[in-house]
Amino acid sequence: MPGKKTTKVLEENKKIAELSPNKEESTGEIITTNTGVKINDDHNSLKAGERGPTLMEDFIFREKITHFDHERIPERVVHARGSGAHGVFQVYESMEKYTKAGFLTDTSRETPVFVRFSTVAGSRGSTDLPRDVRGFAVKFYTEEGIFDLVGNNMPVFFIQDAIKFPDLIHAVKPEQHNEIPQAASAHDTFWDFISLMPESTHMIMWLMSDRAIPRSLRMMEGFGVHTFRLVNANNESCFVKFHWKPLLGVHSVAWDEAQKISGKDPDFHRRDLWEAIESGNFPEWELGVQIVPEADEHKFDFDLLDSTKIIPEELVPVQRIGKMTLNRNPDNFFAETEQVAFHIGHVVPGIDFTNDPLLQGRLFSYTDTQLIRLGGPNFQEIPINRPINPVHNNQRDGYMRQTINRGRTAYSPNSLRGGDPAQAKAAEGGFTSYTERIDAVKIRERSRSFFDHFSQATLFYNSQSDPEKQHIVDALRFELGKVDTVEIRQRMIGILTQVDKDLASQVAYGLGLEVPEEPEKPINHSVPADADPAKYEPFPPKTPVPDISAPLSMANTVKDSIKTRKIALLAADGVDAASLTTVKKALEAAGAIAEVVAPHLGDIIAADDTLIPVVKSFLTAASVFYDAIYVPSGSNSVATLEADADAVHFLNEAYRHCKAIAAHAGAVQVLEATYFFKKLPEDKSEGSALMEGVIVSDDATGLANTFIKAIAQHRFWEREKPRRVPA
Ligand code: HDE
Repeated sequence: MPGKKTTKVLEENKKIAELSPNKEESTGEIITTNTGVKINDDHNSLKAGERGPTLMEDFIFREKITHFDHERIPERVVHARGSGAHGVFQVYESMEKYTKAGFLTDTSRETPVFVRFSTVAGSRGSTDLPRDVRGFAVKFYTEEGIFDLVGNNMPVFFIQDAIKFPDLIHAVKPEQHNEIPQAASAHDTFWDFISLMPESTHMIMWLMSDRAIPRSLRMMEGFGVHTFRLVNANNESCFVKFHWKPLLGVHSVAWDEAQKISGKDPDFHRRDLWEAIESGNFPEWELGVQIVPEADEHKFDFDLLDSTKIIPEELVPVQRIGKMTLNRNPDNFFAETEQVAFHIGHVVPGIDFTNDPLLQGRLFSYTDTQLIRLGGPNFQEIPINRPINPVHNNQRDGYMRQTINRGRTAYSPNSLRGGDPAQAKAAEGGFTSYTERIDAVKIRERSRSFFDHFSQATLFYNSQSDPEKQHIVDALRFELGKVDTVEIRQRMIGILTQVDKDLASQVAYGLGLEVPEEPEKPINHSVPADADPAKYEPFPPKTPVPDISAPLSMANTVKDSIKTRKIALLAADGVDAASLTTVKKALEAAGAIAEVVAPHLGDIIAADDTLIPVVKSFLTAASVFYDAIYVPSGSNSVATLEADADAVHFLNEAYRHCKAIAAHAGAVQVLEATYFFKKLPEDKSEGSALMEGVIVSDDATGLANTFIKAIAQHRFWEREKPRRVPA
């Protein structure tokens, strides 16, 4: 049940929804045409006689069909599949030392935000769970205008220069001759490109890691990726990297699980976000910043302008400066989530750009893409894109203009309107670009400081826990295993040798390939053909880079809560009511969602004749929708479940996906029917890695406590080692 404060927010949200302009909701109204004429018959078109042809004259029919025919707009060329939510952001302490941006200095302000999460490669209707980068785009409606932080859930990118973006996207999208495969990077063209682009290697490590298959959009980190600038009231600037840290921790699913979810509920993430907000479990992130003083620009081994590099948190800590809470679902998917137009160039005074060539290219692309997608230059007037502060300028006309500009003048300078709208001095909030000194020759080249493509890929790999490393190996074997061209696979092995020899040889083994004794140096296409290669050797290291960086591993994330985790309680008629409800109540008290899953819908009759409502049947539920499973006692229920292949499969899958499993001692027979329990070592005692997260006890209260701790661990990946559980 949502608490008092949450209920208040939900009520206020309802009011906001009602008050906003452009909202329409028919409650007992009469249906009309778009010209406001009441419609008498919306079921029959106008005909010449009962069985005669439809008449052109039927303006009601024509209007309805014409509108329908034009309902689609082009989907985004990338990030087409997305889910959005409204919320608020508030800064903890004034950041005025670094920036003059009002939403980062005024601690009393609640700045409205709209967030859109997305996958990159798939079409609008594709699954939420491909292996992919997730977009994490935040629109801040600040009092000084809109600031868009258009980031991803990975802190680096595939390429260093925006001119390569169309190539990257053409390579990852379905192949051009047959439009296969949908929402997947596991195909020849993607890996062909990657194997020829050593600068992608660091990003590939992230993409092959579990970060690419999040458990929930609410459990992902977000990153601004580029280095930006903050600028304070004295026009002093520092560099900044933006981070979003989810308060629920960073968690993922297993790859086998992701593939099954894609079939059973392609809307898994969208549904999870929607339901969390509807139930008052508002997702929260802290905004983090890594601040680098202007004077330290050249202090690092990598270039701050290179988007294939992170600043390890050991070198520059992340300061958590504020919190974002998502507390309202959109009213209408198309009007809000589909029509929202983000742009990295939407900044407010106090935030500015750097010369990162990827960032610079993006500055062009985002308006350009909205022009085709939303059909003209007035897309900023669509309600979701409007700033909360007033807009005044001399821009006029264009398709679908909404504003009715009054008066005669639409130019500046003018005298007829007293010079309005007037310019603002910097002190009055007028945007001034940071006066960065640039003294250069025009050149189509990449800086030598961008040419170390492997050190941070190795840092990422070395920072992972053993199960995470294994998942990277498995992901590469899977992806490259789907590549038909052996030369591409082999070339990738060459790239992987640059990251870690053991990684390369494990992947090679899975692909039936050899790791060459003397791997060829990866081809680097960003070096001009007629250049002197010495000019492009990476610079020797300057500062000690850590061997590992703890925040890069999800094993080190927060694991102290089971809030919003979903737990299936498997039961049938004859279940012991106390054994079920004791655990259910304990889980719910800890903030989890506990659902009774049974062979049929409706109610089940407990052994004491009480009726227990069923949330899902084995037909509509699946193990992959839950974070943990509990089997209560009750001899008839246990007998039914133990003989039910779906129930046993439910448990086998949960074990295979390394989830916490608990059974009342009186239900151990159901576990005994599973594959894993039979095969577990004789020693089923605590401390055995394979038994971790499997709890059997006859004390429901004690069991609930242990179970809650186990669920908070998220997954017991160590179980995967023997690889002998089918599911
Ligand atoms: Fe984007 N990107 N991008 N991108 N991007 C788009 O803009 C582009 C890049 C990101 O939910 C497009 O409105 C170029 C990095 C997100 O609506 C387009 C380059 C990062 C979203 C575009 C990049 C992103 C987009 C397509 C290379 C992470 C979805 C639709 C320089 C920091 C926003 C649209 C939403 C969307 C171009 C690289 C994040 C075509 C040219 C790096 C989250 O304009």
